[in-house]
Amino acid sequence: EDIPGRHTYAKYNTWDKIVAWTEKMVHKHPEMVSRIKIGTTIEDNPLYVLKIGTGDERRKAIFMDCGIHAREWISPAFCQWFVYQAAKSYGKNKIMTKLLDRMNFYVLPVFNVDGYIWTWKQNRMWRKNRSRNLNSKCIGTDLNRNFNASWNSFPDTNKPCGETYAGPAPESEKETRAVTDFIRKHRKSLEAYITIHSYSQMVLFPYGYTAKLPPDQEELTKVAKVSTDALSSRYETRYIYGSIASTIYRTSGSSLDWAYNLGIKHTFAFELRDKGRFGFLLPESQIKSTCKETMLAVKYIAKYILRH
Ligand code: ING
Ligand code: ZN
Repeated sequence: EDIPGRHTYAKYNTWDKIVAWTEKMVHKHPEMVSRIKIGTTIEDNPLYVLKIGTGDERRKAIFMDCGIHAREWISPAFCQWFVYQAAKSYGKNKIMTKLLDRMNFYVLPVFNVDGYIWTWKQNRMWRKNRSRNLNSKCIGTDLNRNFNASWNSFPDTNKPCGETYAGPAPESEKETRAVTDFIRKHRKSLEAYITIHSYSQMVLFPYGYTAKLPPDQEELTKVAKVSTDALSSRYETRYIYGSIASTIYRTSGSSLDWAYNLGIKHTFAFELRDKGRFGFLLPESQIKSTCKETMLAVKYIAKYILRH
């Protein structure tokens, strides 16, 4: 571990290392892991989903994405950890074996690849993707405002220079389109949608675009509660949970609201560590503990899906 130039779970990895890692995972677990190219970015980088599971595509499935926002580096780190732990626990850990025997996980380790590369090379605090905007010198669309869920209904999302620019139209961005096409295609099997952000230590469910609570709010509240309890059981990290609008802020065009409205009932956004001390610059010394505790929460959601 910790050899310069090599992939390791205890450090943040460059996009190139993550790509090499996806190949390694498939190579190591060919019967369990496969790599699906769901699209490309405007800078022509591939968008890869890793499918983990032993069965065909008709099984119950969970879709999880990381790195929709470029600077939230702990998020892709978690997706990598999740795939690694899931694959290596098969046949060893009873619960994980059962999960992988009965359902599939689709994991998109980096959603906003171009933005992620930009945070390594030019601007560590970049959030949006890297697409050009018409009649503006400012670059980028916030992919988590670009979904077709009450799209662009708040004033802070219509300026190309803003951090939360919604783009010229819903699903205008190649990354959004690749993900929505993939999810629509797998709609029947998908029982949960999980999207990983940082920071704030929260588990959120719909809606963001309205203060109204979703029809499934009772169940979502219960699952969020038990999953944050599971998370806290490891290092006593405190999480709060609730609807997006009531817990963090009101916002439109998010992937979470879109997935819920498509009919995926169990939809959760995680805001990982911390609560602001380091913020997006979470030290590498906290990667493993953050991943371990978050794993407990995601695993609980998966177990819940299997039972219901
Ligand atoms: N926070 C999220 C954001 O996009 C969020 C909060 C999550 C909103 C899910 C809507 C849906 O603003 C960060 N830190 O990106
Ligand atoms: Zn985010």
